[in-house]
Amino acid sequence: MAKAKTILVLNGPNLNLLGSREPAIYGHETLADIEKSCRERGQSLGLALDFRQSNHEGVLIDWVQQGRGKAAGILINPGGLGHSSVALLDALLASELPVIEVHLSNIFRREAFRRHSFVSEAARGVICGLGAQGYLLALEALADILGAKKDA
Ligand code: CA2
Repeated sequence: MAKAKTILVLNGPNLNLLGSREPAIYGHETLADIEKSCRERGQSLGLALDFRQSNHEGVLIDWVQQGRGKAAGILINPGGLGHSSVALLDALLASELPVIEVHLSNIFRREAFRRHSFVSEAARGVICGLGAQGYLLALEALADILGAKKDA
């Protein structure tokens, strides 16, 4: 049987706080809950997941660089770094991997500074405002892009 393709799922700063504060914006699910649903969906899509979170820009950039050659695609919720980090954008562009950007909240219904994301320039698609479901939809999109085997 062919080895499952791996999706690098990256979560940026403060996403480790999910479920503990600001549920009106980010929902009640913790990052561990999101990881569990992603693993279940990944399994039915024939995708392996490397699921990570860091509060540090450089660590996220290192992971993107290491993903080249190992991962088949990247799902990233860059958190606040989406709005500020050219360096993360450069790393994603250099990876030459298909990237889907996800935000839990609808960044277009919030403060004006959240409406621009540097990361979007490296993304095949951007999903926002659908909460944790956005991660699952992004995995579906990556499975389609990669032609991965689906259960159903
Ligand atoms: O909606 C998203 O997923 C965001 O990427 C979340 C970022 C925010 O800066 C982006 O504009 C949109 C913030 C993550 C912070 O998460 C928290 C969770 C609970 C309590 C406090 C922060």
